[in-house]
Amino acid sequence: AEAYDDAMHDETVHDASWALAPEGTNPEIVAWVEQLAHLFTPDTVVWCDGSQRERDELNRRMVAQGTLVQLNPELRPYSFLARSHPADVARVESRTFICSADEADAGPSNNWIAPDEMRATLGGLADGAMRGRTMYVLPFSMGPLDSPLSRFGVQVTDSPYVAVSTGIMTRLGAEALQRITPGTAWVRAVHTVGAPLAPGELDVAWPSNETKYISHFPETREIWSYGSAYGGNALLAKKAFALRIASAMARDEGWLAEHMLLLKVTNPRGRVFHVAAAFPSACGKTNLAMLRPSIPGWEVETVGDDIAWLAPDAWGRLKAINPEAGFFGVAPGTGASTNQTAVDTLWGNTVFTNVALTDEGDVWWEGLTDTPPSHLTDWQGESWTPSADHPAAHPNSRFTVAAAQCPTMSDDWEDPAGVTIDAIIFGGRRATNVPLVVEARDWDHGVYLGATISSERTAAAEGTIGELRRDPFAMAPFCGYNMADHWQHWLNVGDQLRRSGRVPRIFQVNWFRKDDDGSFLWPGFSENSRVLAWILDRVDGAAPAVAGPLGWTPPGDALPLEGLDLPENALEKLFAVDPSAWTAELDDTERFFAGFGDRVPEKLERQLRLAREHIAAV
Ligand code: GTP
Ligand code: SPV
Ligand code: MN
Repeated sequence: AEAYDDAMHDETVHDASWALAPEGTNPEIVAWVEQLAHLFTPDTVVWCDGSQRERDELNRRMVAQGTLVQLNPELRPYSFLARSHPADVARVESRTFICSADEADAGPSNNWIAPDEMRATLGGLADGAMRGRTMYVLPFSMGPLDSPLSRFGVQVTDSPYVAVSTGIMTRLGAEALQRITPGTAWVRAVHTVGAPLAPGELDVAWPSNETKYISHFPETREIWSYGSAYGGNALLAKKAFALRIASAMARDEGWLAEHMLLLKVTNPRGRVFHVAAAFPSACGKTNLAMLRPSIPGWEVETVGDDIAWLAPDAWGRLKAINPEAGFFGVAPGTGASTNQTAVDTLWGNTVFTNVALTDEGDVWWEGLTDTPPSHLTDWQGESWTPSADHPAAHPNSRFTVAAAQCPTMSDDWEDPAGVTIDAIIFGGRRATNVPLVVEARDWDHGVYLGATISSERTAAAEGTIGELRRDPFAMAPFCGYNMADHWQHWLNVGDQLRRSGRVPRIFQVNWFRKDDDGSFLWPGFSENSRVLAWILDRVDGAAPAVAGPLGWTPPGDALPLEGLDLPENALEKLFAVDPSAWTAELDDTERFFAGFGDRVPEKLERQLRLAREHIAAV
C-alpha cells in the first residue's frame, strides 16, 4: 500500500513525450494511429508501455475522476471498484456485427451489415468522438510473447478503464510492440466510448453512449467498437479479437479459436491430462478451471478460464494455449463454498466492476458469504440493506485480475508450445433432458454434441434470463464466420487428427439439471471432480461405459460417488432419457439445422438421423 501511495503522487509521468510513438515502432502502426488521431481528434495520444508506473497513473486519474473507488488497502490492497452506467452492464449481442463482404459468410446466427455501409456509419460516429479525451494505444500479444500459436493486436481506446483492464487481461506493452515488426500480422482494434467532451464540459464517472456498435471486419482483421466500456464490448482483445476475429483467422490457417477453459489434471496414478471445455457465458468455465477436487488423489490445475486457441501439431496432437493473461470473471456465486481458489486469487490488485461496497471499504456480492453484511452500498452507489428488493451486486458484476495471481495456475500455462489436449467437454445450462455426463461415440458425434448445445440465457448478455437458446460450441455470440462452416472446420480438424491416431475424446456434461421442485440434482462445483475422474479414466482406458441412446454413460457404480449424499433417485434422474422430450428436442435440432440451409455438413445431418434412430429404439 505504501509503494502504491508513492506512485499515486508521482506526477512525473505527465511527460509530453507520452504523445510520441516509442522509437523503432513499426511505421504501419504509427501511420494507423496518426490516421485515427486525425479522425477522433483526442486531446492527447498515449502509447502505453504496460508498466506499473503507467497503471498507477491511470488508476490515480480514474480515482480523481470518480470512475474508480479505491478499496480499503488494509482489506484489499491496490484494488478498485468501478460502477458502470446502469445501461452498460453486459455484452450487447443485438449491436454486435460481423461485417464480412458476403452476408452468407456471417451466417444466420450473426448480425450482418455490409462492410462499406458499416465503415460509413462508423466513420461518421468516429469524427471528433474522442474530443477532450486521451487516446491510449495498447499494443499486446494474445498468448505467450514467443509462442508460434500467439497473435498480436493493437487497440486504441479513449477509456482509461479499458486501458488498465487490457493491461491485466493481455501481455501488453513494449515487449509486444517490439515484436510487431513490419510484415508481422496484427489485429487492428478501435474503441471509443463515444462521449466527446465540449471545452470545459465536466466528465461523468462512466462515459458511454446509448448508440452502440461492436463491429468486426473478419477479412481485414479489424474491430471497431463504439459506445460501450463494458467487458466483451470494449476489452476488444477478449471476445472481439481472441474469438470473433481469431476464429476467422483459425478457419483460414487450420486451427481453432474457442470459448473454452483449459485444465491440467493429474490422476491418483500420476498421469497428467489436459482438458478443454466449452460452456456458454456464465455457465461454469471459471469455476471448473479453478476446481478443488472433492475426491482424494486427484489434482486439478488451471491453464485458462475462458478462451483457448487450439492447433494440431506436426505429430497430430491437438495443442492449446490460453491467449489471455487474466480473468474477467463473474462475481456473484463466487464464494468459499463454491470457488475458494477464485476468492484467494482476488486478495488484491483487482479491479471489480458493479459489485457492492461494504462500509469498511471492501467488496461484497451475492454468494461471497452466506449472509450479506447488514449495510452495503449497491452496484449503483445507493445505500442497501438485506431487505432491499434487488441484489446488491449486478448479476453480471465481474472481477478483473491477473492469472498469475491464481494459486492453482499450472506450471505449463505459459508453455509456448501449448498443452496437449486429451479430452474435450461441451456443456450447457439445462434444467431438463441433458444428462450429467455422456461420452461421444466418436469425433463426429462429439462435433454434433457441440453443434447442438442449447442453454438457458444468463446475465452475461442482454436478453431474457432462463430462456432456452441454441449456443453451438458456446460460440453463438463469438463465431466470426458462418457457424455451419465452423462445424465443417471442426470435422476437418478431426480428419487431420485421426490420421495420426491422436484424437481427443469428446464428452458432454450438464451440472444444471433440476428436480421437479426446481432444485439442482447435482451439487456441482468441487463435486464435478467426480465426473472429471470418470471422463479421464475413460481416456486412460480404466473406466467402464455403457452404450445408451445419447452416447456412452457410466454404468451404475462407475462414477466415484463415495462420501456424496445425493437426494433420493438423483442419479437416476440425472441420467434419465425421456423419449418424447428427446423427440421434441431433435425436432428442434432439425429446425435449427434448417436455418443454416445447405451449409450444414452432411456428417452432422447423418448424426441427427442416428440420434433419431437411437431415441426411437428407447
Ligand atoms: P463467463 O465468464 O461469462 O464466460 O462465465 P463462466 O462460464 O466462466 O461461468 P462461471 O464459472 O463464472 O459461473 C457462472 C455462474 O454459474 C456462477 O454464478 C457460478 O456460481 C455458477 N456455477 C458454476 N459452476 C456451477 C456448478 O457446477 N453448479 C451450479 N449449480 N452452479 C455453478
Ligand atoms: C462472456 O460473456 O462469455 C464473458 C464476459 O466472458 S465478456 O467478456 O463480457 O464477454
Ligand atoms: Mn466467457
